[in-house]
Amino acid sequence: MNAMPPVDAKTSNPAVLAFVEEAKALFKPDNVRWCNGTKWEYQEMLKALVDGGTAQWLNPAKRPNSVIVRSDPADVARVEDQTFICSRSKDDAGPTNNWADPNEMKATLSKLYDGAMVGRTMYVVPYSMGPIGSPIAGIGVMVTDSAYAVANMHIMTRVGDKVLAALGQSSDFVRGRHTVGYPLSTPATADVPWPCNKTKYITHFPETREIWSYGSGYGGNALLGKKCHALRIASVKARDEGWMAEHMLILKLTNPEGRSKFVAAAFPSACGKTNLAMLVPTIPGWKAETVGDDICWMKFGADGRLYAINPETGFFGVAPGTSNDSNLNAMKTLTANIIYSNVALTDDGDVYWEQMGEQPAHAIDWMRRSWTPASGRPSAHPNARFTAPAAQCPVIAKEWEDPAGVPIDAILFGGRRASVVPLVSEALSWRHGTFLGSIMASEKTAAAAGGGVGELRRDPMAMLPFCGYNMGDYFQHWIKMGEKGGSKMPKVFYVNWFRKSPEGKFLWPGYAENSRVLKWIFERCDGTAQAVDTPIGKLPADGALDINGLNVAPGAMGELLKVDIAGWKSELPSIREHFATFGAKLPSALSQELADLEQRLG
Ligand code: GTP
Ligand code: SPV
Ligand code: MN
Repeated sequence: MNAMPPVDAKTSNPAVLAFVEEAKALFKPDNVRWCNGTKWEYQEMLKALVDGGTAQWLNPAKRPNSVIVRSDPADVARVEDQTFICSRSKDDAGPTNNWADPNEMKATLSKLYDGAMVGRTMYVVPYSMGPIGSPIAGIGVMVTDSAYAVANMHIMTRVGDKVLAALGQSSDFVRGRHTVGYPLSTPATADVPWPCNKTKYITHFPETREIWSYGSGYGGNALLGKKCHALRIASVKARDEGWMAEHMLILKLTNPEGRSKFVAAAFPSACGKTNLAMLVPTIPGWKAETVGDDICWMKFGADGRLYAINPETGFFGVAPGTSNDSNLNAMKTLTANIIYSNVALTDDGDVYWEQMGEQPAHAIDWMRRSWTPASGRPSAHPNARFTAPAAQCPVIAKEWEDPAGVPIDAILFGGRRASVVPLVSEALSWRHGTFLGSIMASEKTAAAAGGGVGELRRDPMAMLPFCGYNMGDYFQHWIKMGEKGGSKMPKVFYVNWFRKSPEGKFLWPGYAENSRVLKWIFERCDGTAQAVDTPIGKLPADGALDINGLNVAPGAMGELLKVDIAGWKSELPSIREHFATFGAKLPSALSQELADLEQRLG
């Protein structure tokens, strides 16, 4: 297509222009606006959201330049049931993804997309995941009719002209189409505070690196740079090109001698990544700093080690549970320039959510209803979120935007497990670590719509909702990466902060105290801390875990570090069943690991 560059387009890239022209013809917006990524543009988006009733300014004396947004109660989280991987072959989507034929899905969506932006502006958002010019980074161009999505993309990614300049004439970018699916048809339909559609589709075309999203304006459904691009599409690209795109935080840990190591950790949604990424160690002399809190892209460096970048520039973090006690650095990050979604509004124009601190006597809840502590319901939605610039985090590591990335020393897996899985164990090898990741299970959280919170499900590498291809092939990719990296691969650990007593109380204090586990991990990487071999991996030897000054219930440490042979044996059938779902795609290395585990358990 030989489209004339629109007047305000800052590119002559024919692939970008053709993409935008096609989108324009399909969506039929009243206007097209190319986003330049400036702070003025960000302020304009906020103003548009406030003027349109989507957002409200918070009290500037309490939270300067910050807004509260309340979504439609039917649009509050990722919709996993409506998320599709549309590879040409169903087998490439695998047993853990919803699949649809790409042509059929595009036909379905083209009908829904036809005229979906009538009466609205189509924003064109060029964005980079990762520092512009980094060999690990990737570029996307997203069109959307949501000013909320644009404002969030400003915080979460690098947006604007500089991205188009970096892209040049290349056609190597992810094409993202997003609409809330609420056209303002003529005669003018009144807009609503949170336009969306009952029908929702979050679809991915991995072979052509496209994302087509319809009907939702919230979180990972609408901020296409995040889960859709940086995980589902990027995981496919990573497999094709020999790198890794993972649902992991990145943390810099410095010991009292001033030596640093970098740790990446994969925990499922709402299972503690943001908290661990910002923790304040309780053990004297240790320091933790944040590189990223959700997504990690890793490539081999010239020295054969894995180097990681945080592809994002912001935190889209879970608000409930965040407090000065649980995550002081997050609270300090949240003082200004924040978008708060689905939290409560206090009478003095500040925000509130469960466990934030002192309860207000009265507030307006996330559904804009009057709320008091006696209401008997939470004031914030359990998946209420803050969107915060990473640069505002008081412990952001100086390396966080290093285009070369940071060398990863250890990879942690973990989930919510009330029993069986101990506080920490070290994998016997990369292959055993891959096995531990592949059998990870966790209790479901409110980060995904559709209920079932608390139900245990297998969530391999915390990627169940985010792997853009056959999970069996993904396991094989992990094995292959290990073969390539050999002894230079990070050590793998399995942690569990969520073990409970028979009375249902957490046995481990968690949060800042997780630094004790990190210390053991650091010293295992150095080869100084002691471990004992057990059938499930290496556990801290007696006294190797620093619990100096720690206040835990008597007997709790024994329970937390117990090797529950009977519990693991009773898990074997469900692991076998889980593995069976991958059929011939299950790497033989993993069936071998399962056989080895069975044998070690006796
Ligand atoms: P996503 O952004 O959805 O990917 O989530 P996340 O993994 O970043 O989760 P986050 O750190 O926001 O934690 C979510 C929930 O886990 C909150 O309710 C926390 O209170 C709780 N949590 C985090 N760390 C710990 C811990 O060490 N112990 C316990 N018991 N709860 C924790
Ligand atoms: C998650 O659910 O893992 C998130 C939030 O990080 S969202 O961006 O909505 O996916
Ligand atoms: Mn996440």
